[in-house]
Amino acid sequence: MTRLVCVSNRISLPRKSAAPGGLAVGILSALKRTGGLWFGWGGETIETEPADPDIHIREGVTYATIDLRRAEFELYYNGYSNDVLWPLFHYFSKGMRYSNEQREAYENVNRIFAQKLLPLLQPRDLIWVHDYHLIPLGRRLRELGVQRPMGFFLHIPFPNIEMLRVLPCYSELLRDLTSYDVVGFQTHNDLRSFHSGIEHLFGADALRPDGRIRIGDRTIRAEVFPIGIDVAAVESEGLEASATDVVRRMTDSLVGRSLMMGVDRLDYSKGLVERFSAYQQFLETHPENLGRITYIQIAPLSRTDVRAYAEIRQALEQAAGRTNGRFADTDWTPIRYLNRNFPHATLMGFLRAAKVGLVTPLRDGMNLVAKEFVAAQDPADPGVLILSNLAGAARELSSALLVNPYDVRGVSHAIQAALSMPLNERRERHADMMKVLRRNDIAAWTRRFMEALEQTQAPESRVRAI
Ligand code: ADQ
Repeated sequence: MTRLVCVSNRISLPRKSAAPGGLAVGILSALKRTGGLWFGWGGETIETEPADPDIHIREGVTYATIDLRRAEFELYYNGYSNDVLWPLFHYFSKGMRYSNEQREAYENVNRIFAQKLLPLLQPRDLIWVHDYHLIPLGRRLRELGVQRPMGFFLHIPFPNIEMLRVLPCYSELLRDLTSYDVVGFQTHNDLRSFHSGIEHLFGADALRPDGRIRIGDRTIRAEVFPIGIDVAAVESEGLEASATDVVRRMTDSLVGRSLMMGVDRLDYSKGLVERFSAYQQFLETHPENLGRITYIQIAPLSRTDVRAYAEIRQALEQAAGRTNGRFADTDWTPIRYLNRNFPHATLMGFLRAAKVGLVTPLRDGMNLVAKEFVAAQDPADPGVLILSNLAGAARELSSALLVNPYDVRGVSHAIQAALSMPLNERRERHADMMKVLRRNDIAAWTRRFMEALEQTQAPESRVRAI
């Protein structure tokens, strides 16, 4: 039997109160199918050298967590991962703060991951590495002699070579990706961008007509695996949560007003400042809606140690205050802006109650909230999704109202169109999107990636490890 080994920066042990994000839900669904090992940072920083992993076994899944040195974690995670790679990969090159010290810490943490994972590996493992924090891990494991099939999935966008070239060590990054047997992206755009980098570095001959990449005597599969959601779970969570006190209290407080809802981590890539401006413009240009709509934006703080996140937080507080100060009435608050977390099921209950879902990132790998909003709706009377055409999800959810998130007037018009959309049209759009969500759900995502990884072991496509 082969065993699946997933590696991600952070692993979340199953706790009742925990609300796992998209990446964690995806990994858990893969591991629960096959059993296996999940390796990563456990969430603690220490002052000494990292010790051997802590091991916990729950429901057939082995969790192996390591601690990282505080100073090094700061440079690797807040620094290189989130102040260099995150902005650059989301096409915000102006927000990038590159330093060699951060890059060295990033390399070193990847080396530590490889060293601590190595003793846990077994001869028949399939290794699946997740996301931008761990791009060099494949090369590090190969250097330690690991020859097993290794795959990498990037949850965020991959930039075109002209953007990637802003990174001083872009060629090492591309080479690191070619240490894997399978490299997965969210969309065809991301795959094309990766091809642009491969062509730049290795020449057009590296891109073979069958879609594989050939570098020296190695063959790599680079493909699109759009991440999905557990549709049935979101449907039932949304329905069941509608009857809970917390969701009831929220819907009762609307007193007949239409609910518009946004749910995002507080991150500058999510387009919240532009979204708040669009809502303000909507209230200015459609005054008949004053007092008839409530916009709830849930945006829990994230990466609070990164400077750019403190700036965006301040801008949003000001924007929400401005709109409320200008339009609120004694019995109506136009925006309810909350920086807190809710259990996943409660969020699905809120989304189900919304007439309009506003998902307008300036750039997003996929965006699972857009998919969750659709799946949480009541099919008999569904709400309308307004979705940024710069989110990966827009490729699949083409029956949403697609907008350019920078076009404040366009988003404001879309809010009006969503509020006045006839029931027939809402049902048709919803049914179209549900078909896509069911076809590309989270099980399909894990199955397709694992099949690709398993196929690299077939004799005809066997790749020689370097
Ligand atoms: P994120 O940038 O975190 O993910 P997203 O895809 O929307 O964005 O996933 C967030 C997940 O966390 C959703 O399942 C959502 O319900 C949940 N969540 C958000 N706010 C919450 C809150 N207040 N309380 C509880 N849960 C909350 C990255 C990439 C995305 C990509 C995913 C998965 O940036 O583009 O879709 O990984 O690949």
